[in-house]
Amino acid sequence: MISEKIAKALSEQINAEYYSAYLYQSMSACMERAALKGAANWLFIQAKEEMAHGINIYQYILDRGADPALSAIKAPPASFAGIKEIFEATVAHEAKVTGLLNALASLAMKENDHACYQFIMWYVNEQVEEESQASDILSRINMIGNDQGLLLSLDNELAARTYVNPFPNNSKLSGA
Ligand code: OFO
Repeated sequence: MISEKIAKALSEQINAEYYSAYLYQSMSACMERAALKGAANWLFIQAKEEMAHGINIYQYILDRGADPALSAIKAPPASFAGIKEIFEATVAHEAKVTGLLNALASLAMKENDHACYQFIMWYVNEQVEEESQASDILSRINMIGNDQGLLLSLDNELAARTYVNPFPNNSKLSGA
């Protein structure tokens, strides 16, 4: 059984993960409209991963004998100025989520819940990769500037991303 404090904090993290999914879906739609199908693909897969992150926490709360408290998900921005602004916002958003997860890990340690700490550390480590991938893409965009040819070649690379279920052992996510 997890403490009430931890159950509440984990439920808040579900909300943050689902909001991330909303945010990336909105960004993906914006890239579809701009005919940058590769960027749209990359962001949509990111959204799917964020949904999986949230569902995995949902399952964890249940596995630990508590109830996930699902709350309203804030609407994401409906439009973005362009690919540069989207990846700037992505880098900033991922840094914010890393802060939330670090706070959760600290809470788990404070509550002496080592199992929860281990659980959250998967997410903390995942953030290192997520921040780095988004920063790399942003650096490429900044180098490309106004060169449409180079932008299309980046877009082709982003089109190659495929979805991999991050939690193959979670029965709620198998086949997802
Ligand atoms: Fe859930 O991984 Fe990024 O935010």
